[in-house]
Amino acid sequence: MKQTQDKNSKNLTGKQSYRVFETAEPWILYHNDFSLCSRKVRICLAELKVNYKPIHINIIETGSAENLTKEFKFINPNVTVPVLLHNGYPIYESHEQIKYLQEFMKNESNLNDEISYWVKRGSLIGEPINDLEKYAGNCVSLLTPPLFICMLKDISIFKFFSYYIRHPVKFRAFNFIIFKIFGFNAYKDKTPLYKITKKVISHLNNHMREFNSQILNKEWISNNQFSVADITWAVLLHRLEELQILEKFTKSYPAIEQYYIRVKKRYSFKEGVLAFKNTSVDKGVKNLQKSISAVSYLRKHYIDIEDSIKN
Ligand SMILES: N[C@@H](CCC(=O)N[C@@H](CS)C(=O)NCC(=O)O)C(=O)O
Repeated sequence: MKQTQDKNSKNLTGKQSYRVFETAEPWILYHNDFSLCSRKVRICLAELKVNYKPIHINIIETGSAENLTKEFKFINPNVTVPVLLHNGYPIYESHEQIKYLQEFMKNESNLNDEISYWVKRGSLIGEPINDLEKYAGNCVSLLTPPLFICMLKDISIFKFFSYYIRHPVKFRAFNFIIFKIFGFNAYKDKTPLYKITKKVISHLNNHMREFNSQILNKEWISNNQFSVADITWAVLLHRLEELQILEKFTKSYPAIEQYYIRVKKRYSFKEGVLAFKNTSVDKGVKNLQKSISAVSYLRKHYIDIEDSIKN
């Protein structure tokens, strides 16, 4: 074992100079079915027709925190998925993995400023609460808690205490405990989450309006060629669909509706997203659908979302 890296995990990004283990597999992806970053990398691998061995790692949202085991901490001390291994060498951070794959497969020729702009605009950058006007990814991340709440519903509260103790990023673990304890009560009138969502929707609406103009009369975001910008937006739209919010936007933005129909037909989206069905995710999405009609203040919250999009 040649793992001599600085175990101060904070700066683990890009390809490392050590192997995590000897392997004959050229490409291994540690991923999670639900994780947006994993979905992006899986689409990229499918686009580039890279054969890889997927290893699924559960995170708390999908039922248990396999990412906090000793074995996985050895693969990634930062405990996040995805992690891509090339001949056993780890590459950390999804954008670095995509960049590495594109360079390796000599697929960077179509990169241009327009693609970079839309990749950045669709990404989650820094703390989600900041720069909502700049990044649609930050907005979508702040809209995800109702789905988290549904997915965490059947997990025993005791698992969360051990999750908190073992998680290196306490703030992250604490958020999940809050969602578990408060459930949809976090969305009652005038709660902080309720207020944040109003702000988020107004920013996301601007992103979606401009995205709609960008793809008007076009097949894909730039030069009518499917690119990493399309990967970024495809997973965002898919997450909005899981959150039961996409439809509220597509009513106002028909180019997005048409674009998303094309995305769903794209082989890489089928292989990288739709093929990775997960019972916890499906259950969570169904549960959310039911809860929106059954829980009055959640229903009101969704009606408010729809109203702010229309205005
Ligand atoms: N910046 C990282 C973010 C990775 C990340 O936050 N992954 C989430 C899933 S989307 C995760 O592993 N969460 C597990 C946890 O924090 O316990 C990347 O782009 O790869």
